[in-house]
Amino acid sequence: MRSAIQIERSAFLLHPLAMLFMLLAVSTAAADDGYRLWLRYDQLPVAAAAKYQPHVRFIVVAGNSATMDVVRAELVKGCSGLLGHEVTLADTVSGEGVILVGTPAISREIAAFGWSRQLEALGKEGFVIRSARIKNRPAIVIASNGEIGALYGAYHFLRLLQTLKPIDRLNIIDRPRLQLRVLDHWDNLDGSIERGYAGRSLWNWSDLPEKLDPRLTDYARANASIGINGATINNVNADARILTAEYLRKVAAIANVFRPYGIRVYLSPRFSAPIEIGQLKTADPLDAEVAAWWRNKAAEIYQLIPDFGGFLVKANSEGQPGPRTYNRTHADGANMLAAAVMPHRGIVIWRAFVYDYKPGYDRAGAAYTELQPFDGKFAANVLLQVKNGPIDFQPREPFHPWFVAMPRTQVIPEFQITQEYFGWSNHLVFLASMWREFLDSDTGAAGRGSTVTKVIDGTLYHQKITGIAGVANTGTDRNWTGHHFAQANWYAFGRLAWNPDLPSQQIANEWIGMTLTHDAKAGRDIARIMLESHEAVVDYMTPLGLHHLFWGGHHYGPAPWWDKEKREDWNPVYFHKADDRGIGFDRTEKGSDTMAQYHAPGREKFASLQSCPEKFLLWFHHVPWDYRLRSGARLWDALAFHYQRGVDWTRAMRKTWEELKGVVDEERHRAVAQKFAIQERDALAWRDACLLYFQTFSKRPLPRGVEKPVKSLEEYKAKSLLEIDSFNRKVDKSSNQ
Ligand code: GCW
Repeated sequence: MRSAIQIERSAFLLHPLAMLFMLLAVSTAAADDGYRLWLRYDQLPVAAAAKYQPHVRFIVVAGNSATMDVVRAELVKGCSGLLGHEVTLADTVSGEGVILVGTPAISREIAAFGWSRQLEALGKEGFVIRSARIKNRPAIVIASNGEIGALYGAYHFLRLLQTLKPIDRLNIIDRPRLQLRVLDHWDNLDGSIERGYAGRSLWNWSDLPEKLDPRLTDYARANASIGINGATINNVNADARILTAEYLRKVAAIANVFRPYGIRVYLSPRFSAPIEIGQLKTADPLDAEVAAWWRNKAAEIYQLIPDFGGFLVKANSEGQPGPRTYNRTHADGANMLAAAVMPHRGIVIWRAFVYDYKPGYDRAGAAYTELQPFDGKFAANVLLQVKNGPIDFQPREPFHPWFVAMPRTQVIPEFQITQEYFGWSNHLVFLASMWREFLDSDTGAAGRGSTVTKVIDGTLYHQKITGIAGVANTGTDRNWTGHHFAQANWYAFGRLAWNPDLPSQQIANEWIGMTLTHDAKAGRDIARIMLESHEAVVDYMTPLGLHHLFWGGHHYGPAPWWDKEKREDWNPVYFHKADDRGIGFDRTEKGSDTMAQYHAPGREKFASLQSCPEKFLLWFHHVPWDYRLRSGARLWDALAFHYQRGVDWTRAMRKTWEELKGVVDEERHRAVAQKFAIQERDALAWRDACLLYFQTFSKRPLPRGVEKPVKSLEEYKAKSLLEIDSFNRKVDKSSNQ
């Protein structure tokens, strides 16, 4: 046994993959800059490692393919690192402490277990991890019906070790609940990223396809480890050139790197591409030549990228061209593109972020009005991608009524992982809590418990293709996401896409254990910060249902007074409607009646001032300043208390973090502490700017317990937070329009 493994090992050492690992191991042993994300694989606490050791001595991975090579590499690297001794590859099962990985098709041992039927039911991405006996010796088996499922199982197994879970009696059965789990990158071809706050684009177009940045592989590893299986690599505000032969070759090179990790590439086409790069006179979706152009383009793409995912389209939204440009409907446009990719089993994801301006209308209701009449009219390979809330990724929004408005249309939610409206990569906000709130929202569509999750996972409306998309927060910053804690949002997106029922607490605990510390007390403190953060940020930015109070354009910092945008519905004053009587957007029957788009009984709940959840009060109602909230406090006072509470939280959080010095490595501790200082400073500005401005309407004093503003309203109005550059803030203005 020993000698067989020795031989196997030396063969492996000559393998190019092995050399790559050795290099990686050396390069990552240095200071902790966060590059390794949640795949750090540093040695576990001694007691834990000792417990695992007898179970994890040899790795046996069946099959010869790029994916199974990744499984081999990841398990050897991960187990060896975590256990602090070399865990080696073997080609057959003999001896104890074997981890066997494979599919029934490539492993005789796995086929012999008789699990085939169960594995089939779990699909190609599902897996089992079981303590079993092989040749009468205990072993751990990671089995799937597909190689990607085996890879997911391997990452799951590593996570068990990374989070110190017992592995002596395993019987894990898991599969993703949503089919398409996609990151959308708003990356431009010049390397900038729209709403990106972590450096430049990861795709180096000028070097591709000849040169492949190793970061592409690490990006794919990170995604595969949390089950993400798609990436739309260019901005939805699209540049037609992405579809030229020159760029498609570059895209294909990226797709080749991603393929072994189960990640498909998608593209955002510009609807007018037939004119811009095809020399046609029109892009009318009902024009035969246009349809033929797209069919040929699709064939060209699939020739280069056989597993190409499909198109993500932003059309007739914020100035983008689309079918409405030619007086055709959104369904005409989507179905024409769907026909082009259909022969290749591709799909079209059509964004529902459309809000054609009409004077006096309510932007929150616009997408519904424009698209709802087409329910049931979209082709079988079209999905509509809808932002979680009706406006635009605000710190808090009620769920978009679309999730119940289109029972005959396939709908997938779009989250924004990048923090456009959350203090960019300067503020800590753990978005899992917000996404949980959305997923758990009761739509009322089919009695109690008809949550958004049940809509999107196909339970309620039986949609055939399910999915979810997240606007990525990644970039070339060494730590990928700008703020070390923003990595947790990437992680959380993947975990919720895999299982939309996962509790935020579990996600936070996993991430902390894998990324920051195994110290139990520190872990609890950090989890508390993370889990409280969303509510706290809402408190100091937009409490009680307020929304879109952001400085125009860059959306960093407060500007509730803003009324300069050419479109009324881009101005904060349009959204909060503060006046001498009160504040809030009346969306009841007496106002815009957008509330009617919701289903009963939720609708009735929102409609009455008494039963409306206070967190959405000013979203649905214009409320008098003296209105008494459930706490007994008057609205004006309650508003002020929320702002103050948010500021207080940032101070408490900084203190807790200070106490964690020495538990978290110095490099990351310092970087986070500096971000926290900015967060406190910004929270203060939010509180002061908003309260001073709203006070010009309420004409009431600040209640006791709320601090006096630091500066005057005029001073806050004069400069955005971006221009007050007192801290060592790293802001890449060039990447934000
Ligand atoms: O939130 C808005 C952003 C735009 C973005 C748009 C969209 C890609 O401010 O930058 O454009 O949403 O989602 O299409």
